Amino acid sequence: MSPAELRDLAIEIARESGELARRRRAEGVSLAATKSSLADIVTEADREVEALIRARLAAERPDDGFLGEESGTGAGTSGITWVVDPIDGTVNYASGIPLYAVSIAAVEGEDPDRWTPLAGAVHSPVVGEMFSAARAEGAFVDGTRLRIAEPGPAGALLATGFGYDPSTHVGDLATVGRVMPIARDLRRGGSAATDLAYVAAGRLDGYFERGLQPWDFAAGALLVTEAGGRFIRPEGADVVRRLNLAGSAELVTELERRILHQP
Ligand code: LIP
Repeated sequence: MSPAELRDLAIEIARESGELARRRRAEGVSLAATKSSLADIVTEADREVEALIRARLAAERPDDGFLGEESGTGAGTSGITWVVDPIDGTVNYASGIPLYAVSIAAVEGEDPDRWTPLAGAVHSPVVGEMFSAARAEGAFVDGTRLRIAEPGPAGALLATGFGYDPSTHVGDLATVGRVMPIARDLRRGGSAATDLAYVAAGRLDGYFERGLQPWDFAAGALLVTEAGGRFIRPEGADVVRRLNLAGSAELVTELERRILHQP
């Protein structure tokens, strides 16, 4: 299957599973459990939506591997792995904030530092937008080609996020302090996949966040690079909450300098 065909499959399954997520939201959300902290919740819908995505992929692509936020890994023989976040922005979802997304990516390889992203879809069921990309085919939102933006004279419109461990918040706020001098303003949307899609669409100029999981950024990173931007994780794998940066090449270099190399 070509990257474009993998993208089309990701779009089809993201649309179907997004509809399920939206329906379950309307019916009322039930909390299934908490994970790394009280703030790190998983709903019944997260699990049900991932099970649907996994079953559809297994039927269409039985030899592919799987890595999902809720159900973990499944080995494959094809060399392709599907990396899935069924509801990115779960706290938004559970709180009735419509900014959440289904994120599905196909990559070659298993290690996020070495894999090759082939295709991805980020679907916002309530907003009704489908962001998609295939390797060397560009990035789109509902058929419109995407292009990243360069910050204007007022500065960069940036987005960021905070982890579920309260002890990391002071450090993350200090990071915000380091980049605000070049910022026009800051957004905290609550969904990394949506933030990255908005960078690809030129709605945001840049994004920075520590501690993302592979399923949070797999599809969004490809959207950014296929829209002419850069997505980097400049620190080594030994760093616990690694920094993720996205934006134009120039802005990413400046964010990295300010966050990691400024005294
Ligand atoms: C969320 C990310 C968000 C981050 C949250 C969480 P989840 O993913 O999309 O950017 O700030 O801490 O990781 O848990 O909703 O899939």
